[in-house]
Amino acid sequence: HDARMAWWREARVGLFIHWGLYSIPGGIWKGEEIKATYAEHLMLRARIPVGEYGKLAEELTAERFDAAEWAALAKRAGLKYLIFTAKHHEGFSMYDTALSDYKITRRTPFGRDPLAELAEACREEDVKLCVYYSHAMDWYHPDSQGNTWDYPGNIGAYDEVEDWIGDEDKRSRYEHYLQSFALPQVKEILEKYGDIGLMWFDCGHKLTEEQGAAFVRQVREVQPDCLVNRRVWREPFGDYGNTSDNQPYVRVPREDWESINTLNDSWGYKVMDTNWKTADEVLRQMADVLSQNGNFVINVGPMGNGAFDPMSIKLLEEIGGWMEQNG
Ligand code: FUL
Repeated sequence: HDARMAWWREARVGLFIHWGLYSIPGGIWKGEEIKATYAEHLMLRARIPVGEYGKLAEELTAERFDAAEWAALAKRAGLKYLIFTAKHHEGFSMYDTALSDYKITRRTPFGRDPLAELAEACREEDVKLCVYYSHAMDWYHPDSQGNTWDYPGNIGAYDEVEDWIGDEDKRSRYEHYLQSFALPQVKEILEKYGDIGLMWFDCGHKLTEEQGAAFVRQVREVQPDCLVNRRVWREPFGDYGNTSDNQPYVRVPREDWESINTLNDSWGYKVMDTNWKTADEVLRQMADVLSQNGNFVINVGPMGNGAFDPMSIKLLEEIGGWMEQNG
């Protein structure tokens, strides 16, 4: 465990990047702002059918996407690892998967594989490539969790309490999603893109312990040095602990832990979210976390066109400037 943790303990700070189909509408659906803090939850909050939501892919031209620029910006900001959303809850694969056609390389005019390009760019900049993968929830897959408007028999999202384990239909279909899709995608990512620093899983709390353990095993089997975060299941799973979202002043009582923070309120790009922190605020939060042995991760949500919004760039550069001066 200590050997595996070494790079991460040394890295201390990272960059989270939330980029997916949700980045195109940026929290606005049919002319109205969705009533949700997180723009990447658009599909769930507006209960958009998969057929309709999937059409967003046709708008993903991403003419300003430049992996080298993303990695260079992480570097300039002093951030040592970069976590990219290979598949968020919306279920759209932002990499060239062999397991589904619902993917960036097939459904979008952009047609390229950002994960492959990022792997290369991160190597160049000596930034550690890490992957966010929504294993528990997938609002596109008919047997997963969260989408109960297209698939009324599915397990609900987040904390909707229900006994899905006692429901044989839900249980077996969910198990099928995990075994035939989520676990193979994890395997594929780890086999295809070189060394991955960590697999950042999310919202695993509704899984059974055995299902959570299966993801840890799958990672270990392909890349024994790759870290797994706690959200793969519950405490005390994973190589390190996670805070809740945007909780910079809450400490996790574990030796290794990580605090994740957006620069505004949403993780995915959100047009109406102008609640930006100042660089000074972010740096204070960072200092607070680092001084208690936590790692600090800053999030940006690039726009649908692939560029970071100007405010995120400005903040990252201010943060990087301070880090350079103060070590
Ligand atoms: C949460 C997710 O539901 C959010 O969309 C975001 O990815 C955040 C980092 O984790 O739980």
